[in-house]
Amino acid sequence: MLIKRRAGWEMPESEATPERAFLDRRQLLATGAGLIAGAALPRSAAAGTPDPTLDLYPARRNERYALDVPLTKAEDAANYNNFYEFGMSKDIVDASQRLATRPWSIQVEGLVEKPFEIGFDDLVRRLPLEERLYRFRCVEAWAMAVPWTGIPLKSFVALAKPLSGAKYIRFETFLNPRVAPGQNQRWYPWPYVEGLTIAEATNELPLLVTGIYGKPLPTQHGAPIRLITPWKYGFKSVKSIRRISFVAERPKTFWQALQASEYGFWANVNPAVPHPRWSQASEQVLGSRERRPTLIYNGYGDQVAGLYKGLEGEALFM
Ligand SMILES: Nc1nc2c(c(=O)[nH]1)N[C@H]1C(S)=C(S)[C@@H](COP(=O)(O)O)O[C@H]1N2
Ligand SMILES: [Mo]
Repeated sequence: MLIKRRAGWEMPESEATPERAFLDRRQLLATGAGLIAGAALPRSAAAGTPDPTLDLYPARRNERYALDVPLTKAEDAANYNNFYEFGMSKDIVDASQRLATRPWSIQVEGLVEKPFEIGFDDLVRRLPLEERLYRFRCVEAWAMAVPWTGIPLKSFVALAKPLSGAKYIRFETFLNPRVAPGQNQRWYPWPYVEGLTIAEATNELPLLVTGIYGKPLPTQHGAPIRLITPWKYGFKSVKSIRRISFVAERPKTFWQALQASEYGFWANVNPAVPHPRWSQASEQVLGSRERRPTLIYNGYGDQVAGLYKGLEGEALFM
């Protein structure tokens, strides 16, 4: 058992990881062997070589996205992560370094004019990067605010040229149980999958994020490329994306497959709709002892509320 020293503000992990708490019994019953199976493998060969995209940072800041809350310290954000591929705790920084983020390519497929594969290093030079300050809210009721760098998803959708039959966009994380010990835990529906409607994906807010705090994304944040949807609970913000598919049917997401009664497709932030196991009325600020009220759509109602007109009958907030 790893004992990690906690900063004063940190929540005990027993309180901070309710996202998966319903699984604990199943986990106890299964063997922990999968978790250590890959532990002796060497770190990625790419570790230590300079990042080929360094010259793109820091990217121009888009001042349209300002914050009314303080920025989280880089160090706090970088050491308190959810990335279940690398373990069930918040302390996955070291484990995640084993993911080789080069070479990295993204498969673009499904209902598009012409499916293609694009290298990550080509993609970041094809579409302009910008920096935005965004709030971030995990369904577990902790929150932060960080400067992300990325490509507006809207520009990526334009590059992919979806056909009219495409109604949803599906994102898939890498699948490699040899480097990601969590993926040996067979009761999880790997690979991690998330999705948005095309209307959501072409809204101004979603970013395909490649950097944070003016630098390329560290592995624990989902290098080399992950989604950020700031008005939705954090589990929608899928990390280390390998495949993007344009599809006609609503994709079945990782968390829905695990526990549909607790985690839905829409997952928009709403203080008035509690999670079945805890309240969403307030949020713990990462790096501080402060709790503050949760905001509807995490404060982004002006930009996104219109997306949900006519969908009031759906479970928009879970
Ligand atoms: N592939 C993958 N993506 C993921 C997760 C994960 O376990 N695997 N966790 C999600 C959850 S629950 C949260 S809160 C955010 C955390 O992002 P951060 O570690 O960069 O703060 O990543 C999301 N994306
Ligand atoms: Mo989360």
